[in-house]
Amino acid sequence: PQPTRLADYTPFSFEIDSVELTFTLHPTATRVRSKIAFRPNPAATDPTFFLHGEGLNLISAHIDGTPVTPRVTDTGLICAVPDAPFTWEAEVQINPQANTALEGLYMSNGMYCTQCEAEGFRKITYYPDRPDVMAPFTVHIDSDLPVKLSNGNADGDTWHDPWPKPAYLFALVAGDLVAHSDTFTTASGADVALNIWVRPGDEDKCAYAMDALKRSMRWDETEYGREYDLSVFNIVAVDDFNMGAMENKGLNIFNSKYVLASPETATDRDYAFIEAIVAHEYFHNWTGNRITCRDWFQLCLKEGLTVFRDQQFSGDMRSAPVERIGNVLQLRARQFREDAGPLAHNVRPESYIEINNFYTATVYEKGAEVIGMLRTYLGADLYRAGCELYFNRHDGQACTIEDWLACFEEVAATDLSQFKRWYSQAGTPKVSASWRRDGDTLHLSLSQEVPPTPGQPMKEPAKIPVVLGLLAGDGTEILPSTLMDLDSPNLDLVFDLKDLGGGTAPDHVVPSLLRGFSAPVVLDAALSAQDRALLLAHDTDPFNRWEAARSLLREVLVAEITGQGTSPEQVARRDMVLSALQDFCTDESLDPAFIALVLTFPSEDDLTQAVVDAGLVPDPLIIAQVRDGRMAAVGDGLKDILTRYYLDLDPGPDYTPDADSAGKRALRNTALMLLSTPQDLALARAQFADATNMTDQLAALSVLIKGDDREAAQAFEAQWREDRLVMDKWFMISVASAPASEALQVAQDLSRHTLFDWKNPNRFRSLLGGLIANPAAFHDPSGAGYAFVADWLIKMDGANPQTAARMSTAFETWRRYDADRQALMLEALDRIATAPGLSRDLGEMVSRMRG
Ligand code: B3K
Ligand code: ZN
Repeated sequence: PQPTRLADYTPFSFEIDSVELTFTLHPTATRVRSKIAFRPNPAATDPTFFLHGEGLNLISAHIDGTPVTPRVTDTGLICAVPDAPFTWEAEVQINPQANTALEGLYMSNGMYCTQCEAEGFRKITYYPDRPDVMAPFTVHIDSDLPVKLSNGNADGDTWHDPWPKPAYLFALVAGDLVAHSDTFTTASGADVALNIWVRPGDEDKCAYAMDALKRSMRWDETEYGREYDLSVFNIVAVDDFNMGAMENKGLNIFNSKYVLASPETATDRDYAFIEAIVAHEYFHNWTGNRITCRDWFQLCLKEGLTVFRDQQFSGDMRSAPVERIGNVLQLRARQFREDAGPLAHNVRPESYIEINNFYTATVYEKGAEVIGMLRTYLGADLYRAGCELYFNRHDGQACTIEDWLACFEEVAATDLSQFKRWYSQAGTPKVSASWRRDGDTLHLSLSQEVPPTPGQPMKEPAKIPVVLGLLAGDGTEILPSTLMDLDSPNLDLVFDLKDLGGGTAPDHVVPSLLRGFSAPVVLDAALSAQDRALLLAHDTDPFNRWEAARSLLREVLVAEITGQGTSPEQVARRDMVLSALQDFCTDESLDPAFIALVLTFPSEDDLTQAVVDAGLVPDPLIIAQVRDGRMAAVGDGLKDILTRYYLDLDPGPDYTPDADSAGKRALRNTALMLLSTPQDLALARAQFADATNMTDQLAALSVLIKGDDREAAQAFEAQWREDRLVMDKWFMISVASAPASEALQVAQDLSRHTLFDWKNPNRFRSLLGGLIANPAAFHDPSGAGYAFVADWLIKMDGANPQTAARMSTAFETWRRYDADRQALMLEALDRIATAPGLSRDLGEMVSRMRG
């Protein structure tokens, strides 16, 4: 297949004044009639009338009422048309029941629903399926089903959306659904009906999503001045869905996992995700819908910005530092990993074969970091003014990154051309920091290097905001957070310590660099362990306190993993880290959620990368063993304080999902994990038996599965068999938490379980994702883990290419491993590459990973 390139963009030959669609729903023979008013686009250069269409059975086509016979191909149709406004009418037949790819119109448990982004509308009818063609839609739905929904405002079974939109924001739902309803009054006094539509029986699990929606609507008014713009806002929960949720205009469609919650069935993490995703999709109403993307290369224009907005929202609703640390953990785990391997790409890619493969951590999460850096450089007020200009200037348009940046250049009277490199250079920049004392002067040098990535051997210096502070040896802050602009390969800074110390230069000074993780870079700073302990104890920046603990733990673990654990120096280092953690834990003023993060060990994947960064070859089994062993040792060393947390922090039987209670449960369950060993499961058994909420039950179950307690897993299964979302957790944890030596067998057994409905993306991701999340099992030296995943990817690819392609990133790290594992991973990739009928989606992923 030929790649699509950013450089080849041309506007569509026609503009659309209106679209009218009539659906006659039938499981295997749905009829779609379209009536579209086209008008030549004066800005177009090529007059060809090409409409996208895939897998459609064309029944009839008319232009201005006269039958026409277009030339139909696999990807669309071409027709001779007048060089003047005209009306196109077509009727097609499609088969929603046979649609296992879950793109276009499909069925899920008897309900009709759609997913059009990025290019699914072409599976519904012939249309210029590209985001820069925007039009108002009117939709009629003919079906016996009781609930029929589409975009916009309703008049009986007809929906009218007055806001011009691209086809990817079209949605239709029909089914036997019930609503959890509420209302919202906008800042300017307009009433909006709010509905969350679910299957009967689930209506009591919608309250939290509704609450999150109302808070999102208010927040967007106060923080961005954005109001909702229709008289109804509908959310629908669907069990079969390829991703988290979709921001269709006025009709958001959600994976039921990100809507439904009750204390018994959802964890605190689930609640936090529901809040963030409801907000994210709602915020798209302005950043994505009212202003959309000119082409799919501009995806980060809506996604990076909307992720940034949902992160700001969660930070305001919960603890901002805890949210920031969580976001950085995700960024490092997913985006840094992507950026360091064969799939590295720009925040704004320049070519793709299948656009669905570019809904990545780089476009989303790094895209959000880029917005955050822009705000750091400009400050809150100019950032807000630039957004205001963007909304006013571009409302109703399909835009580019250039349009976005121009607004900030204008309000701030600044030149962002170097900043723009964040969009066009892949790879995680490495920032090195060193310093030296010269009497009362501190010389601090920063330097940067952007590593080569596939297709980009040479890079220009990035513009990197480095927020830094200075602490004296007694822990007092002598320089508060200050923004430094690292915009060249090197930056030398000079500080007068006497001045900063109020007349006396402190004996010892410790820099606190990259506060709040002010840029998505890898920081290499020559901080001694003592200095990091000082930051952990005293830094005013919570992010860097956490970062200090994390890097101390990582260092201890890497030493042990690489066989240096028994040297006297390392033994002393471990004692020192333990006592630093001990001291930290005695600070009564700290937020439990924050302590939980400090006490959480780096993941096996994080440690694998750390071993690679140290120039060594990782052994997944050793990494898992060392990590478990060290967790038990830290648990033992901190036994008193952990036991006290465990006993004191029980938030009681009345579950509430707020951040404070969730933080207490998080710390309590972190304590449980550190205090438990396979030899001592008593605490976990008691918690499992007594738990009244899913957070505590699942945390206990994870410990028990790790301790190879099969009875607990069976009891859980018996209790929750009827609940799909809870069973997804069970499939996942049964494999992810299983001892490495058992996990593969467990996965194989579970793939034959009667409840392993593999075509359901959530269930598939639970089982496969569970194995991938257990690196010691996935990377079993026999290659059986790779083969298992490859077999399932090939099978899934036949039904649902998007879901298969996403999961295939399990192999993106093959270059990290030893020659034997590399060969086995490549063998698995080659087997996928040569599978008969391989999709464009999975084919592109495999060929990029293969390099
Ligand atoms: N915009 C959708 C993602 C669509 C993915 C298509 N493969 C959800 C979101 O980012 O809000
Ligand atoms: Zn989004």
